[in-house]
Amino acid sequence: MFDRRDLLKGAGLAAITAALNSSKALALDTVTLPFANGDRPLVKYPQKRPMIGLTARPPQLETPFAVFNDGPITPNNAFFVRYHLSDLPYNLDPDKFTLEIKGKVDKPLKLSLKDIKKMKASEIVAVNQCSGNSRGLVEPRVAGGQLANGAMGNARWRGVPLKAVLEMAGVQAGAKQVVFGGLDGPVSDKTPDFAKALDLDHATDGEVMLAYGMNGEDLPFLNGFPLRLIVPGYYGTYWVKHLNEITVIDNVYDGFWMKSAYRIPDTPNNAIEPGTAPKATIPINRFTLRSFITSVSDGAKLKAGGTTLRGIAFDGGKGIKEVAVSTDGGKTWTSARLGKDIGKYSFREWKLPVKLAAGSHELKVRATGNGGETQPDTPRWNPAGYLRNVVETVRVTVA
Ligand SMILES: Nc1nc2c(c(=O)[nH]1)N[C@H]1C(S)=C(S)[C@@H](COP(=O)(O)O)O[C@H]1N2
Ligand SMILES: [Mo]
Repeated sequence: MFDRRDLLKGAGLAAITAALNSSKALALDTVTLPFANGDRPLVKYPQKRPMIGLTARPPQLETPFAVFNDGPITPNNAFFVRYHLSDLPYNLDPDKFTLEIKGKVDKPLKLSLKDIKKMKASEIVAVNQCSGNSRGLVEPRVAGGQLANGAMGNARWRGVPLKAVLEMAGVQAGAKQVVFGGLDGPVSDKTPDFAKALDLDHATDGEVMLAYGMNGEDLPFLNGFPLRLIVPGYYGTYWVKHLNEITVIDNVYDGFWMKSAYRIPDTPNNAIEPGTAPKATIPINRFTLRSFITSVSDGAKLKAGGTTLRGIAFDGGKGIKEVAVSTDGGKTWTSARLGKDIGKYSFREWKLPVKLAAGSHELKVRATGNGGETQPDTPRWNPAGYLRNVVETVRVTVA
């Protein structure tokens, strides 16, 4: 297997793809996630540090949660990986790569990576979170990838606004949506290819971005090299990787991954009675508001006295107004100090010095967004386990 030392320019991509192609991730150890059947191998993939392995074909990797205590930016080599289809573009040549813009446009385009890098660059710090993040914690349990809280990450993305590229192509009157496709595909013809769509006004809001850079480097292969869509505040399903096809259409896209998958109940809170089926659904969209304690994990044993609790909060783009912490199971709450604001789509760090007496404590954290909304005390439920944002609890004993 190869790690960063092997990737210094030139031969890098060939080495990575050779290693990925052989698809023999090295199982280093196992970890146990906090739900039934939560044993997972810790695996090493090219350009990644040891990660929690969910599936091997396609590679799906969860970030070990302790990483989120290291700072508000998730390192590229610890960033989670999610794929639906196993035919990954292992042999892509970045010098031959093109992005096609077609459909209801005046001037269909084929842009090389060089063309895109010549355009005026923009940057945004934004969280990418899988719709299925935390699904393993949902009760009653639901089908789908059983993830703990590590299918999220925050990065500084560099690229060009999608708006600029669509303006170059000239969107025609009557256009309604923009469809995005990547170079990966199904192994079997029966599986629908992965494609996602955004409404035209969203696609041209100036924030949605085509990114080639992540935290000052090229995108890691498994995070969409050489180009991916960034949809700030929206669930990762829209963040199409290995993006090579943009199609402007004058109707509402009805491909499988929009029409049948990634949908939430069209009800208040997008929740329904556990175990029932929704009457009507809509496509999943913005993140719910969440917060986490990152400095101590559930079941930790702490020494009596003072300690500083630390963590992160984020939402779908209004930004974080307040984070409150309870050390007594939610009876009393104290405001934490917020870290530097590095953008409304970013993780926001928080910290709070506390004194903990000997005994057991239930630590809880609850964020309030700039829109005044806050996290619920009881979890919502929907059949795919999406949108979890219940106030999380970390139990510790102090001696
Ligand atoms: N081409 C392609 N893009 C994709 C996917 C995919 O299967 N293929 N999965 C999506 C989903 S569901 C998520 S959560 C994000 C994950 O991004 P990451 O793997 O870089 O963390 O990629 C999205 N983009
Ligand atoms: Mo996802």
